[in-house]
Amino acid sequence: METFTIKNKHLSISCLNYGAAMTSLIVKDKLGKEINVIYGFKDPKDYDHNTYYLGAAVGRIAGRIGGGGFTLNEVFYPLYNDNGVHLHGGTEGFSFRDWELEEITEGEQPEITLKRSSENMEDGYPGNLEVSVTYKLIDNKLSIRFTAESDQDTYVNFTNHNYYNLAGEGSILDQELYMDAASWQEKDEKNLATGKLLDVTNTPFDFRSPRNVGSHPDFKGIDDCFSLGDEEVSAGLYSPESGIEMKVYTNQAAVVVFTPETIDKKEYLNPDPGTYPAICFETQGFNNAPNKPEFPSILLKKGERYINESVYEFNIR
Ligand code: FUC
Repeated sequence: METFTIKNKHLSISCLNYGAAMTSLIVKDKLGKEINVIYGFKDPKDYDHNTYYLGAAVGRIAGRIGGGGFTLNEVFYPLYNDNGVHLHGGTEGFSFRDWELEEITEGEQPEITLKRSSENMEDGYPGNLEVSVTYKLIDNKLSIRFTAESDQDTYVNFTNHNYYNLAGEGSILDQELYMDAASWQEKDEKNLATGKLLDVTNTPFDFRSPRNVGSHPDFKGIDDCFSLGDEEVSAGLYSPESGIEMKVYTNQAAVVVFTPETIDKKEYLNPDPGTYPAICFETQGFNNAPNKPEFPSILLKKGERYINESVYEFNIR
């Protein structure tokens, strides 16, 4: 596995060619100390098919697809599934394959672009798909930008799977979360989106006014897909301990927020993770959209260009 690093005055990131996984994202805290605000394995070998998709680029379709696959232009495309659930693009997907370095630049706005060509019917999906992901540092902002083009109509929904902790250690339960989301996707017993949206009002999922992740008495963790509103900032996280605040901007319709109680018991670059060590902001289209026409479509038409861009801005407060 190869590691690439870029940095500017404010930020520094490293990523692997394997899964285009981001392995570190370094930000200065209120005292000027460098904090790695995402979890990354110490040993790159641990990225091999890791169950949490640590830092990975996820696709072709991030999230869960039910019904054994999807129908597109009257053809049914079966997808690999485990008990009826196709997760994160299949057993290999884009997360567990090598990407190729297209470009790496230095300077005040350095960037890394990795790309992958996915053949027609790879993992069961139609269309030869050309995909790139660019990680770019613009002052105190990290932009993550996926592009894709296909020679046939197809469905795509990429995302990044970083595990954020703005103190670099401890629990995220007492970090402050904001989400511009008035509703989230109802799920069935297999965690598949049913097609319904639920109102966050008076639920543990109402983060329209910032409050600590774990502050609601009924908090039992989050692994849900939220429908984003029209505010400029889609989500935010703040650690009073480090003083680091992150704001998330995206052109995507939804964000899957995931707060696992534990992550793999491995060695990380950061101190050993305890309970609720991190939070993911998987900006993307709606889960199960190909099978639920009530949600915004994730169709990518032949010859059109898919652009999924999210920006993570870091400030001290
Ligand atoms: C998120 C969750 C899943 C899964 C995965 C590693 O996208 O929605 O439940 O555990 O990450």
